[in-house]
Amino acid sequence: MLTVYSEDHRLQHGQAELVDGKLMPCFEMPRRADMILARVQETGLGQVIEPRSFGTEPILRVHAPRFVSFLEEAWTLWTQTGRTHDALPLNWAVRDMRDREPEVIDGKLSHFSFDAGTPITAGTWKAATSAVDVALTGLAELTAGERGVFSLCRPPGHHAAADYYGGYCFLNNAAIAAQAWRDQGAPRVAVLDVDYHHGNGTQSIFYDRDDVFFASIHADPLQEFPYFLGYADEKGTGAGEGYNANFPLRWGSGPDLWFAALEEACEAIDRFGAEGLVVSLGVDTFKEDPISHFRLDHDDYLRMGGRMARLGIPTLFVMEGGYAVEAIGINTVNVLTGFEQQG
Ligand code: SS9
Ligand code: ZN
Repeated sequence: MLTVYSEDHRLQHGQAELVDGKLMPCFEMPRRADMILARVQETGLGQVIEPRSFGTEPILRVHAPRFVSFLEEAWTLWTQTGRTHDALPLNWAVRDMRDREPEVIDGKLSHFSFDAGTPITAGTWKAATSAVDVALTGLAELTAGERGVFSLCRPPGHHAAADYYGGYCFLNNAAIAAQAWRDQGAPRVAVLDVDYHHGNGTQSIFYDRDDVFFASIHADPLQEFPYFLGYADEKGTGAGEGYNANFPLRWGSGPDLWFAALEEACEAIDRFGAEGLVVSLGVDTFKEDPISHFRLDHDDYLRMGGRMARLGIPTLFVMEGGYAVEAIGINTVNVLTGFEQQG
């Protein structure tokens, strides 16, 4: 299987995120991608290619222009106020508060985000747009005839919605690829999100649409980030009703429950009749993940890839989360190998 990878991911290297009431080193670090690339090479998965540049047009098919401009300018505005360390927001609008974009950068950070775990740094814009190019280059290789392609995106994307960032995500790589696939003529595209966390951004982007089906298996929002989306009764709205499927699982869930959910998700994707599949591939479902509470083991990832392959449609794997850095390469490449081994 082809892998698309860019060194630009290094430009996103936040110092700290707010965890347990303390500023802690970021879990989402450059070494994650290094470990995955090393495993791709060590296992001989296939050729590794660099992304081509697609510009901002495909990004603007998914994200709001004001949000994209904000991301592009945020670091400059932040440093203009004399600060050189990472930019983090500190408060948010809830319930009856106003949905207006403030003039000052601290207010804009709050307006366009939903957590304090996602630092904007000098290189964030470049890293995030390169990750989009990695996803879109993967899509181009796929539509040129590959059966499966791995886009080794970093930073991840599935928590980013049309006009807000958070959960280590700025631009929604998977959603931008799914939309580009539609724009290139695929009538129906499915996004299957197997990251431990609910793909709230992707769900939000496609919630009112019947041309992109979204399925997500994740920790129950009653227990886990992002807390405010990902319940089983979220089935889509308007034309999109019936085109969103959530499979929340309780903390401590292991392979039995997880694969039962995968089976249901795959059957729903089959019924939908997708011509293409985008997999939001997070491996933070691993039993030793430092911020998660599922119990999948190395071999489960082989099985996961095998089940995805049996859907029998062109598949773009887009990297999302996974924070057990020593195991992230093994688990990620196991999914891809499991996919390839399934005839
Ligand atoms: C953990 C805090 C969770 C956000 C996690 C985002 C994962 C993206 N105590 N912070 S895949
Ligand atoms: Zn995650």
